[in-house]
Amino acid sequence: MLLKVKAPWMEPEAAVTDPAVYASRRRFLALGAAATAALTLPVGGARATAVAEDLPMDRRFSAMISDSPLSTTGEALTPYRDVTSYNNFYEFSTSKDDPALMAQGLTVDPWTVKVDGACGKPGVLDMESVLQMQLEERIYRLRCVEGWSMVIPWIGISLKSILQRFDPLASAKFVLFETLYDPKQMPGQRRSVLAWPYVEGLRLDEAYHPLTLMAVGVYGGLLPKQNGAPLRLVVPWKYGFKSIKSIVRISFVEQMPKTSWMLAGPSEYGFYANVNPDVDHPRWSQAKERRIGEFFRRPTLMFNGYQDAVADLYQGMDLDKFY
Ligand SMILES: Nc1nc2c(c(=O)[nH]1)N[C@H]1C(S)=C(S)[C@@H](COP(=O)(O)O)O[C@H]1N2
Ligand SMILES: [Mo]
Repeated sequence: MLLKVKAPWMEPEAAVTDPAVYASRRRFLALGAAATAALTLPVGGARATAVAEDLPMDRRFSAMISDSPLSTTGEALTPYRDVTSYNNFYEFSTSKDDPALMAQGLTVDPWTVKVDGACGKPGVLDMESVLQMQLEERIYRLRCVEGWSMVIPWIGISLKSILQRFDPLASAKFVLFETLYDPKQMPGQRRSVLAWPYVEGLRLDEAYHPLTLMAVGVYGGLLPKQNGAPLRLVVPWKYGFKSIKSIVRISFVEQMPKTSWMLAGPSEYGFYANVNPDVDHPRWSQAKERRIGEFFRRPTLMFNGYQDAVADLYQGMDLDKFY
């Protein structure tokens, strides 16, 4: 079923209504939506969407979100607190706990995403139309190249369904993504830690893979700014740095783009960056990882455990080689 979801920060009254009054109005709307959904969903089709209990009502989606068979199940979710307070977001800081505070100054509404390059219908992706698509909850493992991991219930939409709106040409072989560049709002950009803006990319068939998600939320609510609001990529079989945050540009290109991390460390970060326990980073092993919240390290899985779904994409590539 198609659900209309409206982000609270897009509603003008959010700015003028007293926050407490606004929150209670949202709560009322949320109950209404849940009741309607309960009446119309097929038996067995509904699953309680993970919602962080400490998430304010005005940050929650007000409707049920469809469940996806692509979700990882049977693994404990990383607590909302950890997902939103242990972050990598170098536009703000290179420390893990700074982004949760520093990113709060970022304006995410209005937000414009420019789509250009080798496509028949270049233009602008407007956030409201994304939020009105049939969003799904996807529970994915996230594995950072630094050796830690989380299990995160994202909310989003397949990247493919977004890209297709812009009619990619046959000549488009890769997709490039860019994060906002605005040193006034993103103080980390005043230092040349990376080549700003943060740029990432995917081969088009990777971008079209059903696991590849454009996320607008986590834990039943809108994306917190430190997690890349209002729109961030999630590519669960690749190291976390491919999952670029706060995207303002998507470009269809013919050549493999040079990403910020490739420019920063050509011998350390490749374009593909598929999770692979057998290929070590030059400065540390990738064989194991620490799941945030756990004490003992656990073995890292090939393609972060998504091997059955994605191995076909890399047929003919020597996976023992660093890419
Ligand atoms: N624009 C931007 N995107 C980014 C990063 C960043 O510094 N800037 N860090 C990446 C890295 S290294 C990781 S591990 C993930 C972390 O996502 P999370 O903070 O939502 O867990 O975001 C990725 N996306
Ligand atoms: Mo990372």
